[in-house]
Amino acid sequence: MMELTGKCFSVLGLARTGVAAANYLARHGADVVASDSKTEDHLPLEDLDKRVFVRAGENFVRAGDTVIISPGIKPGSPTWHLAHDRGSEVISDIELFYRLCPCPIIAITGTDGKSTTTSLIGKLLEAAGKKVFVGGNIGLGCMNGLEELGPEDIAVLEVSCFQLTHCPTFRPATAVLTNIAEDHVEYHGSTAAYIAAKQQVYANLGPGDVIVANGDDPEISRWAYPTGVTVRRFGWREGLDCWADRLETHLPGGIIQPHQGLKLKGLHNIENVMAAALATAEHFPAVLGALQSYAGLEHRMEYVATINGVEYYNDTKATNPHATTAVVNAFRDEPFWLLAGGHDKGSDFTELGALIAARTRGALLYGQTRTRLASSIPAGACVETMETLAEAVSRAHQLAVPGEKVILAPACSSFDQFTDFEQRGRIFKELVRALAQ
Ligand code: UMA
Repeated sequence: MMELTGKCFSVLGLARTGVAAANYLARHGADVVASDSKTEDHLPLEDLDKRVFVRAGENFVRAGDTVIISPGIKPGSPTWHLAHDRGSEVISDIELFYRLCPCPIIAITGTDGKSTTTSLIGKLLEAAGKKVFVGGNIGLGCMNGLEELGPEDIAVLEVSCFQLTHCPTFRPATAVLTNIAEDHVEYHGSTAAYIAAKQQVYANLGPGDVIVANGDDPEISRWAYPTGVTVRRFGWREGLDCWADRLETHLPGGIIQPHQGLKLKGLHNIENVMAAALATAEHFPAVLGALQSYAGLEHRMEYVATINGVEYYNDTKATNPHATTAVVNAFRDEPFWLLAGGHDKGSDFTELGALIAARTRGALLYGQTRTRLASSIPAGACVETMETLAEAVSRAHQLAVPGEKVILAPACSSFDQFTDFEQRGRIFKELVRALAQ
């Protein structure tokens, strides 16, 4: 394990990642300077350990330091160059966590389903009597959980492509690959760079380690894994280690699970269930009850309220067209209005546009992408554009009739009008609840 006393670190970014990392390092005797381009009054300085030396209003790296870089700092940006030019090495908090962690790590990555799968794996392991830390891209800086862990425990980390970009030696005991679709091209510069970042989750695996992979995903199916790694595949075909058809899921150990027995709704969630089941296969049958009772996370297919006979759902976590496609497919047999739009990260909406025309009652589009999204939907479909989410909610309230649903699944990031997807979800829920008054 890495020794920290007297070691020098420069932490870049003082949001969730940077604060948790800087505090941990300072508590363990390291010499830490942490900086952020934001000015002092916009930083959570009260949450920082007093031993951390802070530079606000500019990014700073001490020459020769190990740099802990926040995932929000884009490759090729001036701050990224500063880190690579001045640091002795540049690593993410996930890499730092790995170097210090006393217990096995299960790492979950992919384009969609990461958070549900991560959270479900955590619940399953708890049901099997394990002490578990669940963190990472799911919203909790991983360094917050490290001190609590001992050799018998398990760390379950959602890891993003942003974090994996700086994970040179990261070796989880189990790597879970949910699926791959186009996303974050704006950040990485190309789909190839995005895929290369995702592949880093298994690059250092070896004998004794496990990969749980989506056996139907065309991109993942092309990947070659390190020699000696155990690969378990899930999907919609008999013969895979865990497989499902429209009626039931065939879990490890020959147990058959009717889908109706699961609280998680939607076919894409069956894939998350299969991934979680394979990642925890050693703990069957102890985990089965938890698999059935798990009801999902806030912001993913979250039921909000029924107003005048219309059900409202919040899936603000659908931040790309692929995730929204999964939501549209999950509700495909039911009449619903889709609320979508937001920050333009250059995604291609062509396939989603055709699906919206075929499967929804109509689309109410808001935010920066509204015009581009609208033009991807074939003529004849009911499409309206407006500036804000609030206007879209109010228009949905006018249009939807009893028995229909209204679903927020934006297919875009939130940054044009909100601080993040979570704030967008919370505001959506407030707007919906206000309709009842
Ligand atoms: N900053 C600088 N200089 C720069 C650029 C940014 O100082 O040049 C500063 C910003 O002012 C800010 C900080 O760096 O204070 C940026 O921090 P961050 O964006 O990395 O935010 P965190 O709160 O640390 O959140 C990160 C993840 N954010 C991103 O990947 C953008 C969170 O994932 C994650 O939950 C959290 O760490 C804990 O691990 C969010 C996300 O959107 C939810 N992830 C993407 C996704 O899921 O699609 C990958």
